[in-house]
Amino acid sequence: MSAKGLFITFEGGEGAGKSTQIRAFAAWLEEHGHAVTLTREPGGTPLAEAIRGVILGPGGSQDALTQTLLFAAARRDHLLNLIEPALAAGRIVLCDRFTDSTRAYQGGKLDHALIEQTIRLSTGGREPDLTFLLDLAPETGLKRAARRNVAVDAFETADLAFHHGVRARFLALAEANPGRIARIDAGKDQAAVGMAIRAAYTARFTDAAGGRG
Ligand code: Z5A
Repeated sequence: MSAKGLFITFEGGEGAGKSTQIRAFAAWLEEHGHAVTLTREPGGTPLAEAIRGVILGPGGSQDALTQTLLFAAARRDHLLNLIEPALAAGRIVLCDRFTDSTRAYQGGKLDHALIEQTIRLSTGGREPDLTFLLDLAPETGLKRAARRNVAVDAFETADLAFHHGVRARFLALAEANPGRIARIDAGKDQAAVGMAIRAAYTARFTDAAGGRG
């Protein structure tokens, strides 16, 4: 393992399979000798998990700027106390959602410059080394999410047009950042999606299977 870690994020719409795939990818990396830190946003530290409860719970605000500032506060704590220390220790950090989620979800309601300003404030410019965008039609993703037997959060109750907007913004981000964001067809079965993720990773870090760094 090199002294410098690797920061990889998983992004996508509701029910795209991020949680499923991030766990499988973490296991694959560990099998290949890597030290992996698996985390998520909003969340990852006690403070950020508490903010997650506020944002996604019934008392959460409907105001996009309030939401964005809460995501930013959670992200700063998460970066300072979990992500940056793990990267400094040479670990591979896998994070379920990060800044692209703010761009895709809050970007529908707030000005682009304001979104980027809050992101810069919270991250100091830290972006992932690689992002997997699990791309899926919202109709399919929402059906998959509904099959999971868990509580529905505020974002899941948004209408279909909102979720189409989220997908369009994710796809625009992938087009604008081809070196960082790998679009993965999440409509395939779980094994095929996992294979596409590993292939995209290996293509960028060619000595991956033999132990990077
Ligand atoms: N949010 C934001 O607005 N701004 C921000 O900056 C950030 C977040 C960081 C967090 O919700 C919400 O916060 C999110 C955006 C917002 N809201 N939305 N929408 P979350 O973390 O609780 O929820 P999520 O990120 O959307 O995850 P999810 O709904 O749990 O989906 P997922 O992780 O992508 O999917 P999954 O749990 O792996 O799979 C869903 C189901 O499909 C499950 O039963 C699987 O077994 C099944 N599955 C998975 N893969 C497949 C395939 N390939 N075929 C068939 N079935 C599959």
